[in-house]
Amino acid sequence: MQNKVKLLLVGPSECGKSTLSNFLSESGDVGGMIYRPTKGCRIVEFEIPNLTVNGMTKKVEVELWDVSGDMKYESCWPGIQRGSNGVLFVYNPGREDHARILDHFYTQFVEQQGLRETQCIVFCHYKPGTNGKGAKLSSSFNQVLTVDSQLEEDGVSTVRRDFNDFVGSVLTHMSAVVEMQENSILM
Ligand SMILES: Nc1nc2c(ncn2[C@@H]2O[C@H](COP(=O)(O)OP(=O)(O)OP(=O)(O)O)[C@@H](O)[C@H]2O)c(=O)[nH]1
Ligand SMILES: [Mg+2]
Repeated sequence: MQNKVKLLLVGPSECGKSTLSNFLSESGDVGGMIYRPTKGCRIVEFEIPNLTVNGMTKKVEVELWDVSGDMKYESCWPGIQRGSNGVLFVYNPGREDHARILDHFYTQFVEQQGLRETQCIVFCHYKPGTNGKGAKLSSSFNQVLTVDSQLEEDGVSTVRRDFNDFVGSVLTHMSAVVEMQENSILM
């Protein structure tokens, strides 16, 4: 089984993607930062030291591509998404307009690349002060796992666990694809 994944982190501007990637890679504080929009894309690399996948525990190398939510970088997306194994969507549940924006990302990053729903996850990210469940996601996301993410208080451990579980299911999918390809060569 492979031990390296390339994942994309996409969603509207200012919804918290860079904050989440800093948290997951343990590179920087989460709270109280001034907003610095990501320019184009930022690649964050880190390891999950002990991930158990299909009964086997191993070290996994993660390449997390933290993509700007600004559509002015759309022309860079084809290059960014090449060879990706999964997509993490992030949105702010307090923003009605975010459902429509996520649909655009879904079309570009999932449908056009031929990824499966199991290679996707949605983080409904509650920044401090976020109220309500404003955005109801479209039916494109019906089969996609959606989890709440809260980096303050007691949500922290859940976010890391959900992320690690997601990486595990992406790796499982990848090894199933490799197995299918090997079988078809043998036939
Ligand atoms: N305290 C706290 N601040 C957060 C959290 N999530 C986001 N923020 C703040 O919200 C602002 C925007 O967050 P970013 O992570 O930069 O947003 P982004 O999605 O990367 O935005 P773009 O790069 O422009 O697409 C920053 O000032 C963050 O510090 C959180 O969980 N806790
Ligand atoms: Mg950012």
